[in-house]
Amino acid sequence: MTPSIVAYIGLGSNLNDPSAQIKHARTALQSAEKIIETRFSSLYSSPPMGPKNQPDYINAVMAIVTSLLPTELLHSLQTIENAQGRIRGEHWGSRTLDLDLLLYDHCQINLPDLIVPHKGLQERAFVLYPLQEIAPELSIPALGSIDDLVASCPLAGLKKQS
Ligand code: A4P
Ligand code: MG
Repeated sequence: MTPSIVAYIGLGSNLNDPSAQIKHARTALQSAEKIIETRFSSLYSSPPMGPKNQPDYINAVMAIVTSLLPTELLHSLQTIENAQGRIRGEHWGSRTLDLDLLLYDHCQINLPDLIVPHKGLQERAFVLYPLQEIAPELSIPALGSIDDLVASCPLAGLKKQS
Protein backbone atom coordinates (compact mmCIF):
# COMPACT_ATOMS: atom_id res chain seq x y z
CA MET A 1 0.00 0.00 0.00
CA THR A 2 1.20 3.55 -0.81
CA PRO A 3 2.16 5.41 2.37
CA SER A 4 0.36 8.59 3.35
CA ILE A 5 1.66 11.52 1.35
CA VAL A 6 1.11 15.23 2.02
CA ALA A 7 -0.34 17.04 -1.00
CA TYR A 8 -1.85 20.46 -1.70
CA ILE A 9 -4.91 21.15 -3.86
CA GLY A 10 -5.75 24.55 -5.37
CA LEU A 11 -9.46 25.31 -5.68
CA GLY A 12 -10.83 28.05 -7.97
CA SER A 13 -14.22 29.16 -9.27
CA ASN A 14 -15.72 32.21 -10.97
CA LEU A 15 -19.20 31.02 -12.00
CA ASN A 16 -22.51 30.08 -10.33
CA ASP A 17 -21.87 31.39 -6.80
CA PRO A 18 -18.09 30.78 -6.58
CA SER A 19 -17.92 30.69 -2.75
CA ALA A 20 -20.61 28.00 -2.67
CA GLN A 21 -18.77 26.07 -5.41
CA ILE A 22 -15.58 26.09 -3.32
CA LYS A 23 -17.42 24.98 -0.16
CA HIS A 24 -19.19 22.22 -2.10
CA ALA A 25 -15.87 21.04 -3.55
CA ARG A 26 -14.36 21.00 -0.06
CA THR A 27 -17.14 18.69 1.11
CA ALA A 28 -16.65 16.47 -1.95
CA LEU A 29 -12.91 16.23 -1.28
CA GLN A 30 -13.56 15.41 2.39
CA SER A 31 -15.84 12.56 1.25
CA ALA A 32 -13.46 11.24 -1.44
CA GLU A 33 -11.71 7.92 -0.96
CA LYS A 34 -8.17 7.99 0.46
CA ILE A 35 -8.16 11.78 0.90
CA ILE A 36 -8.02 13.30 4.39
CA GLU A 37 -8.13 17.08 4.83
CA THR A 38 -5.56 18.47 7.26
CA ARG A 39 -5.82 22.25 6.61
CA PHE A 40 -8.08 24.54 4.59
CA SER A 41 -7.22 28.18 3.85
CA SER A 42 -9.46 31.22 3.95
CA LEU A 43 -11.29 32.07 0.74
CA TYR A 44 -9.59 34.75 -1.39
CA SER A 45 -11.02 36.86 -4.23
CA SER A 46 -8.97 38.14 -7.17
CA PRO A 47 -9.41 39.57 -10.66
CA PRO A 48 -8.99 37.00 -13.44
CA MET A 49 -5.52 36.11 -14.62
CA GLY A 50 -5.83 35.69 -18.40
CA PRO A 51 -8.89 36.89 -20.37
CA LYS A 52 -10.41 39.89 -18.52
CA ASN A 53 -13.97 39.50 -19.84
CA GLN A 54 -14.93 37.11 -17.04
CA PRO A 55 -15.96 37.48 -13.37
CA ASP A 56 -13.53 37.66 -10.45
CA TYR A 57 -12.40 34.36 -8.94
CA ILE A 58 -12.67 32.83 -5.51
CA ASN A 59 -9.67 30.65 -4.63
CA ALA A 60 -8.55 28.53 -1.68
CA VAL A 61 -5.96 25.86 -0.94
CA MET A 62 -6.46 22.56 0.87
CA ALA A 63 -3.73 20.44 2.50
CA ILE A 64 -4.42 16.71 2.48
CA VAL A 65 -2.84 13.41 3.29
CA THR A 66 -3.50 10.72 0.74
CA SER A 67 -2.50 7.21 -0.21
CA LEU A 68 -3.50 7.82 -3.84
CA LEU A 69 -0.80 7.89 -6.50
CA PRO A 70 -0.44 11.28 -8.25
CA THR A 71 -2.37 10.24 -11.36
CA GLU A 72 -5.10 8.64 -9.22
CA LEU A 73 -5.39 11.87 -7.25
CA LEU A 74 -5.63 13.92 -10.48
CA HIS A 75 -8.40 11.59 -11.64
CA SER A 76 -10.31 12.10 -8.36
CA LEU A 77 -10.00 15.88 -8.77
CA GLN A 78 -11.30 15.71 -12.35
CA THR A 79 -14.25 13.55 -11.24
CA ILE A 80 -15.22 16.22 -8.69
CA GLU A 81 -14.77 19.02 -11.28
CA ASN A 82 -17.03 17.19 -13.71
CA ALA A 83 -19.66 16.52 -11.02
CA GLN A 84 -19.83 20.28 -10.40
CA GLY A 85 -20.62 21.00 -14.02
CA ARG A 86 -17.16 21.90 -15.30
CA ILE A 87 -17.25 22.46 -19.04
CA ARG A 88 -13.83 22.80 -20.64
CA GLY A 89 -14.01 25.82 -22.97
CA GLU A 90 -11.62 28.68 -23.51
CA HIS A 91 -8.15 28.22 -22.02
CA TRP A 92 -8.06 30.19 -18.76
CA GLY A 93 -11.76 31.00 -19.31
CA SER A 94 -14.62 31.00 -16.77
CA ARG A 95 -15.23 27.82 -14.81
CA THR A 96 -17.55 26.55 -12.08
CA LEU A 97 -14.68 24.66 -10.52
CA ASP A 98 -10.97 24.17 -11.14
CA LEU A 99 -9.04 21.75 -8.94
CA ASP A 100 -5.27 21.78 -9.45
CA LEU A 101 -2.77 19.42 -7.86
CA LEU A 102 -0.27 22.02 -6.65
CA LEU A 103 2.21 19.82 -4.79
CA TYR A 104 2.57 16.10 -4.10
CA ASP A 105 5.09 15.35 -1.37
CA HIS A 106 8.42 16.75 -2.61
CA CYS A 107 7.92 15.22 -6.06
CA GLN A 108 8.62 16.81 -9.41
CA ILE A 109 6.36 15.16 -11.99
CA ASN A 110 6.50 15.75 -15.72
CA LEU A 111 3.91 13.61 -17.48
CA PRO A 112 1.84 14.63 -20.56
CA ASP A 113 -1.26 15.19 -18.37
CA LEU A 114 0.31 16.02 -14.99
CA ILE A 115 2.93 18.60 -14.10
CA VAL A 116 3.85 19.05 -10.41
CA PRO A 117 4.55 21.54 -8.90
CA HIS A 118 1.60 23.05 -10.82
CA LYS A 119 2.88 25.24 -13.63
CA GLY A 120 3.04 28.96 -12.95
CA LEU A 121 2.50 28.48 -9.22
CA GLN A 122 5.34 30.89 -8.42
CA GLU A 123 3.60 33.76 -10.27
CA ARG A 124 0.12 33.29 -8.83
CA ALA A 125 -0.81 35.31 -5.76
CA PHE A 126 -4.12 33.40 -5.53
CA VAL A 127 -2.09 30.19 -5.00
CA LEU A 128 0.91 31.41 -2.99
CA TYR A 129 -0.87 33.48 -0.31
CA PRO A 130 -3.41 30.81 0.72
CA LEU A 131 -0.63 28.21 0.59
CA GLN A 132 1.51 30.29 2.94
CA GLU A 133 -1.47 30.73 5.28
CA ILE A 134 -1.80 26.96 5.84
CA ALA A 135 1.84 25.88 5.33
CA PRO A 136 4.16 28.70 6.43
CA GLU A 137 7.19 26.37 6.64
CA LEU A 138 6.72 24.96 3.14
CA SER A 139 9.61 24.49 0.74
CA ILE A 140 8.69 23.90 -2.89
CA PRO A 141 10.83 21.66 -5.11
CA ALA A 142 13.09 23.69 -7.43
CA LEU A 143 11.40 26.96 -6.36
CA GLY A 144 12.36 27.53 -2.73
CA SER A 145 10.61 28.64 0.43
CA ILE A 146 7.00 29.81 0.40
CA ASP A 147 8.06 32.95 2.27
CA ASP A 148 10.53 33.93 -0.45
CA LEU A 149 8.00 33.17 -3.20
CA VAL A 150 5.30 35.28 -1.52
CA ALA A 151 7.78 38.13 -0.99
CA SER A 152 8.44 38.27 -4.76
CA CYS A 153 4.77 37.97 -5.80
CA PRO A 154 2.60 41.15 -5.85
CA LEU A 155 -0.94 40.77 -4.48
CA ALA A 156 -2.43 41.72 -7.88
CA GLY A 157 -5.79 42.57 -6.30
CA LEU A 158 -5.98 39.47 -4.09
CA LYS A 159 -8.25 39.95 -1.03
CA LYS A 160 -8.87 37.60 1.88
CA GLN A 161 -12.63 36.95 2.29
CA SER A 162 -13.10 34.87 5.43
N1 A4P B 1 -2.66 19.19 -15.69
C1 A4P B 1 -1.30 19.16 -15.72
N2 A4P B 1 -0.79 19.29 -14.50
C2 A4P B 1 -1.85 19.43 -13.65
C3 A4P B 1 -1.95 19.60 -12.24
N3 A4P B 1 -0.84 19.68 -11.48
N4 A4P B 1 -3.20 19.72 -11.68
C4 A4P B 1 -3.49 19.04 -16.89
C5 A4P B 1 -4.32 19.68 -12.49
N5 A4P B 1 -4.28 19.49 -13.84
C6 A4P B 1 -3.06 19.37 -14.42
O1 A4P B 1 -6.39 21.68 -17.18
C7 A4P B 1 -5.80 21.30 -18.40
C8 A4P B 1 -4.99 20.04 -18.18
O2 A4P B 1 -3.97 20.31 -17.25
C9 A4P B 1 -5.75 18.87 -17.56
O3 A4P B 1 -6.29 18.04 -18.53
C10 A4P B 1 -4.68 18.14 -16.74
O4 A4P B 1 -4.37 16.89 -17.29
P1 A4P B 1 -7.84 22.18 -17.18
O5 A4P B 1 -8.22 22.37 -15.74
O6 A4P B 1 -8.67 21.31 -18.02
O7 A4P B 1 -7.75 23.56 -17.99
P2 A4P B 1 -7.40 24.99 -17.46
O8 A4P B 1 -7.55 25.01 -15.97
O9 A4P B 1 -8.16 25.99 -18.28
O10 A4P B 1 -5.92 25.17 -17.88
P3 A4P B 1 -4.77 25.41 -16.94
O11 A4P B 1 -3.59 25.80 -17.79
O12 A4P B 1 -4.64 24.27 -15.99
O13 A4P B 1 -5.24 26.69 -16.19
P4 A4P B 1 -4.94 26.95 -14.69
O14 A4P B 1 -3.47 27.01 -14.56
O15 A4P B 1 -5.71 26.03 -13.87
O16 A4P B 1 -5.47 28.42 -14.55
N6 A4P B 1 -7.43 33.72 -12.31
C11 A4P B 1 -7.66 33.78 -10.98
N7 A4P B 1 -7.72 34.98 -10.36
N8 A4P B 1 -7.84 32.62 -10.25
C12 A4P B 1 -7.78 31.38 -10.85
O17 A4P B 1 -7.96 30.36 -10.17
N9 A4P B 1 -7.40 30.10 -12.89
C13 A4P B 1 -7.11 30.03 -14.18
C14 A4P B 1 -6.85 28.72 -14.77
C15 A4P B 1 -6.98 31.25 -14.99
N10 A4P B 1 -7.12 32.47 -14.28
C16 A4P B 1 -7.36 32.52 -12.94
C17 A4P B 1 -7.52 31.30 -12.24
MG1 MG C 1 -6.65 23.62 -14.03
